[in-house]
Amino acid sequence: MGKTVTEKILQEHLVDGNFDREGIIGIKIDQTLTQDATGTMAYLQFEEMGVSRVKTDLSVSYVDHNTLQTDFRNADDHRYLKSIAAKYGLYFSRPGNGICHQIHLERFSAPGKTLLGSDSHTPTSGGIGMIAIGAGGLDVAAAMAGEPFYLKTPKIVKVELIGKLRSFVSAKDIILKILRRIDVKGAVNKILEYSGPGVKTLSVPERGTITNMGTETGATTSIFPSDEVTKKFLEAQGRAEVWRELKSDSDAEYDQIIKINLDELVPLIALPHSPGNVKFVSEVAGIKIDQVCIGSCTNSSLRDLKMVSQILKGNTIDESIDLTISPGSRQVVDHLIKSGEMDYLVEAGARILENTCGPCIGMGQAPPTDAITIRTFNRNFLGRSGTQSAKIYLVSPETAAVSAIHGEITDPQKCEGKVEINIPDTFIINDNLIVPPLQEEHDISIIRGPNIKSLPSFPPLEETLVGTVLLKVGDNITTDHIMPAGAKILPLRSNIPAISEYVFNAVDPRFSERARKKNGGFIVGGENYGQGSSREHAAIAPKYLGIKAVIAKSFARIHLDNLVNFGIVPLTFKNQSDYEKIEQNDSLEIDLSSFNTGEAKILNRTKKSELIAVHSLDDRSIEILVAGGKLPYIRNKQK
Ligand code: MIC
Ligand code: SF4
Repeated sequence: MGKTVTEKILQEHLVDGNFDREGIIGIKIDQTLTQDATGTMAYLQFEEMGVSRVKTDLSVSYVDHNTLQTDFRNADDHRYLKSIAAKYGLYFSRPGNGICHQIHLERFSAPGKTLLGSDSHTPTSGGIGMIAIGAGGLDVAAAMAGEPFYLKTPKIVKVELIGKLRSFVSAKDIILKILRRIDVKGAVNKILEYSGPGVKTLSVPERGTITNMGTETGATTSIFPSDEVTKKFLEAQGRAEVWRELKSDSDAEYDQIIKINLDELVPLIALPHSPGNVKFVSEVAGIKIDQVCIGSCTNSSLRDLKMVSQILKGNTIDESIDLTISPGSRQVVDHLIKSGEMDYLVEAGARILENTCGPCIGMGQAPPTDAITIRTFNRNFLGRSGTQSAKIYLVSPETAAVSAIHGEITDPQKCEGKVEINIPDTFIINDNLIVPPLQEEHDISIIRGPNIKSLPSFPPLEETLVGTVLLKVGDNITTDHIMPAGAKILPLRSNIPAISEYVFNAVDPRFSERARKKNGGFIVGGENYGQGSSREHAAIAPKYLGIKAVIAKSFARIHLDNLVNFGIVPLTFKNQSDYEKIEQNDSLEIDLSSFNTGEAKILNRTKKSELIAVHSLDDRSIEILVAGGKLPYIRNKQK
């Protein structure tokens, strides 16, 4: 039987298990990336692993999320990260260089390699033909220490693209179309592999937009083949030597097929508060808007900003809106300046922000009360903009730019003619904001600021867990609900006691106080609990507050791993209707004596009833849980 691109790469990297599409496999990781919001914690954990230098081929530490530096805390984190990179042999991408995923695609990605990143949008590099997976910081730290990465063997979905996009329809509309079909948990434990004649019509950054936002389907990752278009992109980046061709065999077998005809695609929009709530732009056209934000790792490439610039050229943004633009990388800025296209943006009235995540993660530019904000980003979860009452709509750069001119949601296909953009054959290469690793080990001291607190240690798992249900929530609870980000909370990422005060802040501001009073307890969740970000703080901080288990209808992949890594037991209801049998404030006793067989008995002391919960963890994950988390598990192994 022939092979898919996914199988070819995974098999080349297989170090544990069989690739039978059922069990768990361990793969070798060639490259890692971290960003500052998850990186500090990841390196604090890496430091405990007793390794003198990273064991990957290449590891990069980016600073892009948290660059407001409203006080010493962010700046101290940056200095810590820089000293870690110097000591352990990593590349360090300085603040101002750009968003990790955009830069990784431009400067480090390589077809056929594996990449593990402590950020859920790491799959962006799948656009070049890598297996690029997002994970919790601890898993990335372990990969840097040379450990394999373990994952459920993914099902492989063929996304067959035929035809060619029309004017004013772009890559963002392709991924929105997929989200419209399969929603935010349609690809959990699956890999979306693109193929078909439409692939060659898309440039690498456009492919990156699609693989980036594939994360919102719950997919383990998304991948494109590596073809002539990939080769040209790498040549233009001065990195032709890393190119290799990668395509699926003609008789490769897939678990599922999704067909998309690009000719028929029209501009789409994700309505509040879920990236899966997708409608045609034409259905909501005319809604007045207050803010337009262009950028983020989804839509900040040279192609995207050139398009925006050409649309805005000679126009002025409507007086009712604010328009912000955050370019993806310094390379993009260099080009826009040299080509004069930056002028069109500025002249139209755009506010040009730093090359960072910025408004995407609520680092500034919070919209006004009840505002309608349209963004080219990938997430529109409630409160993520920094304004709880605001409504976020997700669109393509074309829709954003045209709407900015009209002051209302506008279908860009209403524009006459065609907008031409010219992508250069060679990109401006200036890596002076990337500090390369030192060739040899040096005696470098790690600089820790006062806000950098070491990771609290947690005891081994008990056989019976007793406590109260502190919170019962519904479906699709995101890590932004569990552990919010934003300008106020992000600076606390390296201080678990301080950040734990904000757990579930948007759902119940008294949650952490209640958890502390009760000495911890349980959380009950619906479907897809923990979707969204890879932030392990959404597991560590609840653990710190004494959360012992989460019982849900189902879990998002990365969050499930994070719970295990920090010793919180993830259980699912054997009968989904049992969700109704537990209420907030019920007192539970969970018997884990038959946990190894995949079951746990839950005694609801308040309702005087019993029910069975299940899990599908492999033996290794069970051992990690029993040890109290992955760090104690690794330490026990080293003894
Ligand atoms: C996000 O988009 O939510 C983030 C911020 O990039 C996160 C990582 C984090 O929480 O630090 C992600 O997606 O993994
Ligand atoms: Fe940054 Fe937003 Fe991308 Fe997350 S989704 S990496 S916050 S730009």
